[in-house]
Amino acid sequence: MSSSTTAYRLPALTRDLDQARLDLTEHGLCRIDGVLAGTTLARVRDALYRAAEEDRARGWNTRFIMDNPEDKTNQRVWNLPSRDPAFCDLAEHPTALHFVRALLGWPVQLSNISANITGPGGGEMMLHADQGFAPQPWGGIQGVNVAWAVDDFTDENGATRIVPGSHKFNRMPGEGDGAETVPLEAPAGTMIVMEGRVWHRTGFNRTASSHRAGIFAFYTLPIYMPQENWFLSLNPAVRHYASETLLQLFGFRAARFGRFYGTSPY
Ligand SMILES: O=C(O)CCC(=O)C(=O)O
Ligand SMILES: [Fe+2]
Repeated sequence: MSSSTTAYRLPALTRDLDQARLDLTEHGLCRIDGVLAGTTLARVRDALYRAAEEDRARGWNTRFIMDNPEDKTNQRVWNLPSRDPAFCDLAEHPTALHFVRALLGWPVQLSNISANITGPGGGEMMLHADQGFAPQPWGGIQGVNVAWAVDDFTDENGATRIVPGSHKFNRMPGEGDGAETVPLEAPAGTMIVMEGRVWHRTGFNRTASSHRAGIFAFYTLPIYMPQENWFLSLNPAVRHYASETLLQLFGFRAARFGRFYGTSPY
């Protein structure tokens, strides 16, 4: 590592939402610890590993376009809101939406909420920024990723790695960019908010037998198509019982785009 990267310090874990908001401006990210704990964290973790196992058993574990094509260890678990209501609670978690609203305004579109589980001996992803769909140079923040550490995120087990200061570059990384990255270490239950311009990738899992599960909820301005086509993939029961907030996040309550004969479809 060069001395400049060695000198970089991640924003501290905090429970102070005002401090976290300052961290987002300075670092493009913040880390709120202890947002999930106890039985809530255990419930999310059990539901996630159960869904992952089921997907593997049924061959439903399709990969992500940004996954490293050579890596065979990483598992994505898609369409989480249809797998367990606990994931809907994460999608509309008030602390997550506090920051999403601060950075994007309201309403926003939930683009995707999926999990990424790294396994021993791999998991590394291609370096990217999440708002790569937007024309460059970027004039501002188009999306916000809320990452939930379901397991501890450590350097060793493949914690998400970021390029410090990259949220100020306003473009996607190119060839040769991002050789120096810093692991976003965080205890299980931490909520990491990362704005859409930060260059990052999944780390390499160097452990012998540990998995690292993270849930990534990505929200965008409501002018972009969602990554997940909720109208097709969402279990209808989720829509039927959805809160007003969830209806907005999934795009069923349409303010401007996605309307039906001029009215909101739901
Ligand atoms: O798995 C990770 O650590 C990062 C995942 C990610 O970058 C994404 O879902 O956009
Ligand atoms: Fe990403």
